[in-house]
Amino acid sequence: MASPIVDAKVVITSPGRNFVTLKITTAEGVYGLGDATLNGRELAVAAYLTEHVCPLLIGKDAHRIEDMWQYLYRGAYWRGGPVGMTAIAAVDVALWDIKAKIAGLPLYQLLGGACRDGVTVYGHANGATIEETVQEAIRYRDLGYRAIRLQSGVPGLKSTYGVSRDKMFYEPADAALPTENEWSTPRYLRMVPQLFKAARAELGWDVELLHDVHHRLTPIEAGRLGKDLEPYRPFWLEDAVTAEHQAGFRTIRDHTTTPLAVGEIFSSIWDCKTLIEEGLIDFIRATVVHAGGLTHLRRIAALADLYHVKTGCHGATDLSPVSMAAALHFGLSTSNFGIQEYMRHTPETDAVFPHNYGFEDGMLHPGDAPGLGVDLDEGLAARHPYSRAYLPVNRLQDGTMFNW
Ligand code: GCO
Ligand code: MG
Repeated sequence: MASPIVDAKVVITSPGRNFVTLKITTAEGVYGLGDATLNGRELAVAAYLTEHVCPLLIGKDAHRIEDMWQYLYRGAYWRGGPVGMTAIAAVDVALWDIKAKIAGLPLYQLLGGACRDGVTVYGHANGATIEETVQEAIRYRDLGYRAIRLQSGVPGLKSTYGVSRDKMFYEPADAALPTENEWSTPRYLRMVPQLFKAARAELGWDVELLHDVHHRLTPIEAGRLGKDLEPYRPFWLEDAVTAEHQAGFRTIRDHTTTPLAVGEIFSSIWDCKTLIEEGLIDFIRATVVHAGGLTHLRRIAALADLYHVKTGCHGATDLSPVSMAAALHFGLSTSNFGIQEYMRHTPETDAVFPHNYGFEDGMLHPGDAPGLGVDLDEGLAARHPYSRAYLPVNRLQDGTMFNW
């Protein structure tokens, strides 16, 4: 019972921010969607798909998901990397969407069925000052969130990562040429423990608190921060160091019991194999869209499960509602699910991608519509043309180029 693919096209739209979406259609007229958005490098993936992948899909059986994954991965000769793996992910997720629609089931049923009531998410509380961030955190808690990420401005720095203008939507890709942030590790290291102390004093202990370092510390600095935060029991410290330096995580481990999360920029299982096998992390943040789709993310999760590492998928606004839905079907059906990041999209984005998932009581549920439960309004998408947008860059206060 084959379902030949008759069409594969890339839709680029910018309802408040850029998204690249792959739409695959079968001979029976069933279509599936896959997110292919790579923040600040969108057109590279769009060209990879249009020029090099879409022609390969025509006439192939949409049901042969594993074979298609192997065909695109092994068949490219050039393996891995964010551009190629995001393109493969888009095909993979679109094919899972098609298969589930043909089966007449929500996708999570094909992945083994629900193994929890819903997908616990964390929201983003941020502010220019510690006081403002704590007030935001109270707002999130009152909205029902059970887990909240805390990011605050750093005294003495005019701008920093993670602090947004619009409180419910955080959009770092904010300019046609990169804006410049500034950084001081000593100032930052003084601020974060104070932030957590203030947050625990106001919020108590029934809510999980998280923090993202965004690749900015050395291993020994991260070890010190982890230790300073221990009294406040953070749920995790994210991207404490740049993950290329995998051995650096052992240094952090040697100094703190604060749980470590990493992986939002990982492209494949090979980026996290050592970190997982050597017990250097607690949460793996690889995502459906940037790590080769559901087919590959399930392999990462299976490896992680052996080593008591849980999932904590990236879920920022640059991951479209198509990715968010895929992450929810995955999270609902994966036994070592840990937590899911949830940054709300703007109403403009939600209108272009009508979806079934919904938030209740600190959790998201993907809904029970067949497939992913997300659509793409192509007419509306066409009214929001692509507009180049970069992530910021970051310099130390003396002008040295640094990690953003
Ligand atoms: C997070 C992230 C994001 C990224 C962004 C880059 O933890 O949510 O670090 O905010 O910076 O997704 O594209
Ligand atoms: Mg992050």
